[in-house]
Amino acid sequence: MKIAIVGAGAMGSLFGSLLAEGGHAVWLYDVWQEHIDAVIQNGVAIEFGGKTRQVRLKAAADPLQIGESELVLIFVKATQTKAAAQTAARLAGSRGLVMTLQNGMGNAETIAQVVPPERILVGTTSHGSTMLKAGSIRHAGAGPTTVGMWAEGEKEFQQARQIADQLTRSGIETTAVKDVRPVVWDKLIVNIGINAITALTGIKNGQILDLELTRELSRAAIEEAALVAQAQGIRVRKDPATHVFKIAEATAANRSSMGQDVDHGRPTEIKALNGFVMRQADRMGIPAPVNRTLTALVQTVEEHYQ
Ligand code: KPL
Repeated sequence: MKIAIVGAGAMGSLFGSLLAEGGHAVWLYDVWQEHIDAVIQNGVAIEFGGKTRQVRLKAAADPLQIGESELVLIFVKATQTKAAAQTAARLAGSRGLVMTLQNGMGNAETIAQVVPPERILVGTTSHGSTMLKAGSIRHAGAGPTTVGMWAEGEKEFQQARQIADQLTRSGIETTAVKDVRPVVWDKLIVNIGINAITALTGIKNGQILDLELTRELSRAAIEEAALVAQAQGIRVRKDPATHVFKIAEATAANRSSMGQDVDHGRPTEIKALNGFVMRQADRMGIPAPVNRTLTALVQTVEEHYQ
């Protein structure tokens, strides 16, 4: 299958490399010229389990070089989804599928402004990846990936299954679901409990669990988000905080993506995470003071980057 990756940061480069190793014709697209040049010259260096391997694949800083693709994966930050969706729509042409595994809420809706919902795949992934330098990433952890079509229906579900099978055959263990919305909420709730707190305090994911007060803060943010989800008719797992704490433990040594953004003075995804919960809560008259406070603090940090 010809696959284009829009946004070849840590996660985009990881998925692109795994799919290339699975035998697909993969192109990475990014505006980061130094990274693209490094990939063209040497491929992507993936550090995993103490070993480094080199994966050869094509790369371009100009999407016109890539041409029409059967599957386009968007892996930019939620703040860049609008522009990435337009590029993806052009690459997908009139038949290709566009898939998002990005963090945050609102990505599928943004993509649906330029791609019909029956050609959009939405999902979540537990793989972790860190950018080491141009051309080089660390595969920080493997885990399940879940996808579903944005348009519901039996035909769409079968299509999602086909794509899930292709990903699984490339070593990305993937399950297809009929209704992907609760899956996206479930991941959002994980990010709500971990990302802003780690970004603001400089700690790693696992350190959220060290202090009862920090756990309380995380749980309060999670419970507000769960109430908002339920008010929108989304079925939330019984004890979301326990689930989030398990993920914090499983990714204990990781710095969350928002933590890495703040460390490097980059725009964060706060508006698509805690900010999204805050706005939805306001709209429905549900109090969400913890998510409001976390949003205000992260936005304040961002506003005053040196
Ligand atoms: O998705 C993540 C992120 O950092 O954005 C978690 C699951 C918190 C792992 O770091």
